[in-house]
Amino acid sequence: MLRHKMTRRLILCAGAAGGLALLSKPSLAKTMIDLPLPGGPDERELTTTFPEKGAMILQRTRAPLLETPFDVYDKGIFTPNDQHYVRWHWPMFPSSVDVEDFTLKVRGHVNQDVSLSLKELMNDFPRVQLAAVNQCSGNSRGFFEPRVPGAEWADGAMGNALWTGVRLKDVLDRAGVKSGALQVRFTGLDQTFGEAPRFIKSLDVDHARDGEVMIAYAMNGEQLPLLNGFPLRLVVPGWFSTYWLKMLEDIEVIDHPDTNYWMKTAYKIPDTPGADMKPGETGVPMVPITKMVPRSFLTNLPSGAKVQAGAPLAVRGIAFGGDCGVARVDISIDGGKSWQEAKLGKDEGKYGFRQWQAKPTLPGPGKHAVLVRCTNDNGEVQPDTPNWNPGGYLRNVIESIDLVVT
Ligand SMILES: Nc1nc2c(c(=O)[nH]1)N[C@H]1C(S)=C(S)[C@@H](COP(=O)(O)O)O[C@H]1N2
Ligand SMILES: [Mo]
Repeated sequence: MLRHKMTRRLILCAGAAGGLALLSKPSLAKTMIDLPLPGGPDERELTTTFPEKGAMILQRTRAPLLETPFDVYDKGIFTPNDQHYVRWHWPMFPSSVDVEDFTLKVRGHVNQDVSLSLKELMNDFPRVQLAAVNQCSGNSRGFFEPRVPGAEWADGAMGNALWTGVRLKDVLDRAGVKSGALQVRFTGLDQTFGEAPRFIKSLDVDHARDGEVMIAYAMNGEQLPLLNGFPLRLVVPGWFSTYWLKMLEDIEVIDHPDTNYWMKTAYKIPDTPGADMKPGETGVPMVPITKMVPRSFLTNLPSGAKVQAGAPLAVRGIAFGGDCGVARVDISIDGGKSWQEAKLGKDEGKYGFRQWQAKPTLPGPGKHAVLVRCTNDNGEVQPDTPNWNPGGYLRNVIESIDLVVT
């Protein structure tokens, strides 16, 4: 159940520059986990020391990059808040937010500036709810070959939640967007040092007013964990998480294109099918990353698992359509020559995870691969071969799990 009254945060030691280093408490014994990245296993620490977070794969302490352990996705289609991944660009974000003082500002190319307390935001606007996958643009970057710099995520920089909040459109209407408005620009409570550009993102005004983009104050019926953007975050269904601005504090309507670093320079992908190019290729036109594409994963067996010959094998997993629903999931046990349709679980909304299951009988003893492929409602299908680009963005391929039949 959603608690209407938000609690004031007082998490460990607050403070400016150094404070966030202390968000992570020292642990006594370290548990390690191997990520199956190309070039051999890559060892990471499994940490339980971050506030409001359970066991997470530690990619970086400061600013935090915490990956969801993959077995979590087998437990259900809603990722528990305490194991939803975490990604911050800069370490300077508050370690507590006073919910009585906090206000969300709407300003710029509007009829009147608006400042909303959390109470006003929660009580004065219609409440909306939506299941949606929050996926980092660089999810699965660690699988790129040749490897590229950036957070070396395996597949755990994604999570599905039931988001509760208000429509961005309704909040913009309160301020009254003036004609000539082009974009809406979002800034959070996180700060930077000196010249380092604050993390700021924008959406085109029509997208911002589509009635789906949401200012969320709850996730799976609970207030947002601080590390996932307490007290407010943007939810941009179907688009990569780089636009899902956390600790949202300032909304500025602008009448010109946003040329800040995070819009103009960062988060660019090749303007090619599947955002694919060859390593070293030059002259490839680049465009901002936007919508997600279909993906699917087998979750109940790890690669290398031993299974019995001659018996139907229960396999299951999750899929998502990207910026639309899952039309179908198919599996193949003959390297992609033939495909069998998997059974889909309950539809909790087109932007969320969908469970799938199948019962193939694997041929005789030896190593066999199970391939899983998602087709979305727009007819987009996952590719046979993985894409590559220097930013390590939008990784996609038909996933393949090796099983050993005995
Ligand atoms: N304020 C703020 N919002 C942000 C970011 C950030 O650094 N600061 N990072 C973005 C990126 S790149 C990602 S992948 C998601 C991660 O969301 P999560 O930590 O809730 O999983 O937050 C997005 N929103
Ligand atoms: Mo990201």
